[in-house]
Amino acid sequence: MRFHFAGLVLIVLGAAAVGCGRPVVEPEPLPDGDLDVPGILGGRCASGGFCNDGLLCNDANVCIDDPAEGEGEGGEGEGEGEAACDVDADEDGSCAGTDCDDNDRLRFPGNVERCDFVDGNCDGRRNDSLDCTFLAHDRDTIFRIDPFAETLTELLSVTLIDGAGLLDIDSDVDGDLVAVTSAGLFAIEDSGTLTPIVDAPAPAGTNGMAITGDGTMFLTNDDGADSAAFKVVNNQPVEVGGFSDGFVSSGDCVVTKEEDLLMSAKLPGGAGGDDILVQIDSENGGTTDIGSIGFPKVFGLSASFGFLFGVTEGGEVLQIDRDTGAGTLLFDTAERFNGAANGD
Ligand SMILES: [Ca+2]
Ligand SMILES: [Ca+2]
Ligand SMILES: [Ca+2]
Ligand SMILES: [Ca+2]
Repeated sequence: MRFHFAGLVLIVLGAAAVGCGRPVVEPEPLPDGDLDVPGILGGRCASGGFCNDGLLCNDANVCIDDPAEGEGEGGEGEGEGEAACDVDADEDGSCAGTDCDDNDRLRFPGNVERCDFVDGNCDGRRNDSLDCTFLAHDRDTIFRIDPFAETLTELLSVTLIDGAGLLDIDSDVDGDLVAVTSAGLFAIEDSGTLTPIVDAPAPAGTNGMAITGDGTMFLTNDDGADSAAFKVVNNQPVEVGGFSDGFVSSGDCVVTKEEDLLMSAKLPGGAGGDDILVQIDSENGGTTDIGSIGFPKVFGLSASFGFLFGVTEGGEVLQIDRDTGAGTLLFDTAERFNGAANGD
């Protein structure tokens, strides 16, 4: 009796699964008397292998109700003929009615929550308890900015040397903070004191710094026609090449996760105009115009959580389209930002 019952369940679930676009395997022929039907609730599964819709394979290689599937529709096997999933418009495996947004495949119950602008796992909280902050600073204070929650909190007050304000900061490969001031390059200690790390002063007009994934530090400056990108080699800034098209560094450069070196730039005499996002050839300093950011004095850039953010001297926090350069205002603060660091 039970054998037939189980077979019926497979048929019902198989029909229901079509709406969800999930693969359905044919049941294997069973040895006589074997009630262990692969794929059904309580049935066997290879580790991580196939279970019917609404079920998942547990550590004991048994198909159990998937908590992400709500009530485990169809799992009871009562053969009610109710489809487990009539509609899954975004084909993310979560049915309409269970899915909190059936038009967005990046949002479904059981999803991994990420730092972004959405509630990815449908629990009602945008980024749960994740730390989704990056660092930005004015001349002597470092802040945490959460661009998604639109919050700013003070992190650290820095003791300046000879009154030379922070021009930019970034994290090195060990996660330690590094700062550039007109007096040189420094490690920022937990106490807020600055410890020199480079034997030479930064190039004249330096206002941008970025550190690649392998620890290479780049500097960018505004020194008129002599503006250039520099690489720190053996504790010395070495020019890799002057910017093309007359660009100068407006306030920051940044290395993206793809290892692209980007810069907020302006043209000489373009004071007061909007900054332009450019890509720098890290081999020769040549620049490629990506597009206007639409905001002036973007003194900090941060490639964080898969997004590009900017902060301005006017206290604005921006999201910047890496492909077009276009900036969008996220929120305003009362700070005067000088720079920013990557956040993840
Ligand atoms: Ca869905
Ligand atoms: Ca969805
Ligand atoms: Ca959430
Ligand atoms: Ca999220």
